[in-house]
Amino acid sequence: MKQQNSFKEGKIVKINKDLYTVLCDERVLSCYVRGKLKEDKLTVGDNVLVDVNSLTIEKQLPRKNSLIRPLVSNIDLLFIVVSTEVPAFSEYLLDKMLSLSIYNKIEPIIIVTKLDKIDYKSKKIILKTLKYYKKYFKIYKNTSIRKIVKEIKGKTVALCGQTGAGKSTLLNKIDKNLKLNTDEVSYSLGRGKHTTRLVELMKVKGGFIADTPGFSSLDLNIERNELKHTFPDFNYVCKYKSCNHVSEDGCEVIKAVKNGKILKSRYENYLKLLKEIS
Ligand SMILES: Nc1nc2c(ncn2[C@@H]2O[C@H](COP(=O)(O)OP(=O)(O)O)[C@@H](O)[C@H]2O)c(=O)[nH]1
Ligand SMILES: [Mg+2]
Ligand SMILES: [Zn+2]
Repeated sequence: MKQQNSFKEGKIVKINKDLYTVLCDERVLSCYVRGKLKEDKLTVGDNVLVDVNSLTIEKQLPRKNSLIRPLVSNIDLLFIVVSTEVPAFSEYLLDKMLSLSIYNKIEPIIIVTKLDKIDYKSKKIILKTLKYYKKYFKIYKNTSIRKIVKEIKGKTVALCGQTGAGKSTLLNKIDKNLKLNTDEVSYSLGRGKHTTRLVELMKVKGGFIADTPGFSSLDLNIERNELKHTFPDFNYVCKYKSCNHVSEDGCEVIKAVKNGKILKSRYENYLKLLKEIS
């Protein structure tokens, strides 16, 4: 009979072939997986029960979510890094990532970069747009490092955003020990290449951060009728409960777009995403 008291809860932070690195009460354990546990089912980010005597993973604990490319589970926060210039501000990418984040039960946090690079006029326009988002989402400038650091504690965080948006630069500011290369082309863009790097969780500021700025290509795996629920600003009661806010009779969302209560670009991006799904 196995002694259950040698079981401890831990988190997989790295997988290298059949060797699993598990963080367990601040201890770093190199573990193998018990035969009956299907190895290919475990991912980085999984919370597991480890037998600390035999150093085997005995059980996978329930998952909150699982993302692909790179494969990682139990993400709590998504830092959506949006640049205001080079690459230009893209409401479409922002809306898409917000939507995916909410669908996967991940809290999105928008982080705006390169506000120092744009002129007063463009800045005014972008800040006005962001003011709308602020009613529904958390937004920080990439200069507000202390506020951003506070969010990380106790959470598992992933970053997303276009290449060049400033993800690595941000991470280096969050933790000076990281020393990530900047201006590096993200591997996730070279989809055809065989350079599939495996994700690793880094212990940063009392939480975990996925070491790769991936997810620029998160699959849009949302159900058509679910998309509307990932837009918190579309929370109106339409004539029909099943209303998808496209052209239905008595649609309060369309009305709200017309009278300026809903940002027009948000609604246009919603329709664009709806098209992408079907
Ligand atoms: N002026 C300015 N440049 C920035 C800012 N954030 C990042 N950069 C620069 O933008 C380039 C791309 O940044 P990087 O962190 O590599 O982007 P990543 O591809 O998202 O990881 C680098 O040359 C950074 O120095 C910012 O807030 N202001
Ligand atoms: Mg980078
Ligand atoms: Zn509607």
